[in-house]
Amino acid sequence: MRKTAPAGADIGIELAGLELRNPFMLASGILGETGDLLLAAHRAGAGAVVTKSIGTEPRDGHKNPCIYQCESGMLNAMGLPNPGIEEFSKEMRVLKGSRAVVIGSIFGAKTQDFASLAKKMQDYGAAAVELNLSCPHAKGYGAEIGSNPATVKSITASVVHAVDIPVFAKLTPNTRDICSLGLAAEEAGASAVVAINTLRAMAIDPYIRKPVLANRYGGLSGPGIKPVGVRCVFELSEALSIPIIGVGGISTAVDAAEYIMAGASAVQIGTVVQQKGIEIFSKLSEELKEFMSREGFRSISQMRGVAHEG
Ligand code: RRO
Repeated sequence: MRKTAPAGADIGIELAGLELRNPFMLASGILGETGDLLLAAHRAGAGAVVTKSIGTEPRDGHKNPCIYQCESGMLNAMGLPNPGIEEFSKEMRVLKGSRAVVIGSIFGAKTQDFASLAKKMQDYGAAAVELNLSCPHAKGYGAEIGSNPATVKSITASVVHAVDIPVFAKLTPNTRDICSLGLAAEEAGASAVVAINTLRAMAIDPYIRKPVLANRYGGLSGPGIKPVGVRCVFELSEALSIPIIGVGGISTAVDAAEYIMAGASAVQIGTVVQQKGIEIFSKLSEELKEFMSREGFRSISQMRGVAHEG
């Protein structure tokens, strides 16, 4: 066990050719859809920012209530609200000229939608695209198509073919075998996988005797899902050669270290940003440096995957 503290751990990373000043990315859909808020997260210290998932046409999303705070985290059924890819160019323009590493999240129903959306994101200046193959509660999108390895493979391959920027596939944990989805993305040429999206879940109001969310089903995020995310990253790391971006329930630097030790090269944070604000980014970076120095790690790559050793 390495316990001698080297001076100043380096938390900068290289991910699929992108240089990030730290491994903490803003997860998709957090803070809404505006370029201003993504820019604010960058200025507050995020290593990269992921946009809300954007589709071909504007969409209002699901009816209210679409968010519910429960004991182990948060339930949401936003339902992919977004302004559509044409209108989204205005938000991306806000980020032009900043040094923010912007990852454009996209969703579609058909392979061709993903390819054309990815091209637009590339034109708008995105450093990478993230394919939403995992939203757990939208008919015809997300996990409904992303639970089938053959579909993951064909969508990923068409996007890889269409753009020159790295392609990240965001995978669903709502499956028996997440590794088969990760392998499909890797075989299709994805530069990385993102694991995990929210867990399909439900809450019932026992006094009203009905599901709390108007959509009935939603996605659970927050501390309660961290062990599921860590398990998925650990399994993927044994099966894949491409990098893994870990997400799910991270609220402290030690949580991030857990994901990195499971095999993640970077992490995304969401629910904690909603609860504690964007100041959390610089706090997590400082705390991760301190943790690594105390535990004798000089770099993220030195810490990555150590839980698989021995
Ligand atoms: O918009 C949403 O309801 C949503 C999306 Br796109 C997603 O990927 N995951 C999630 O929990 N909610």
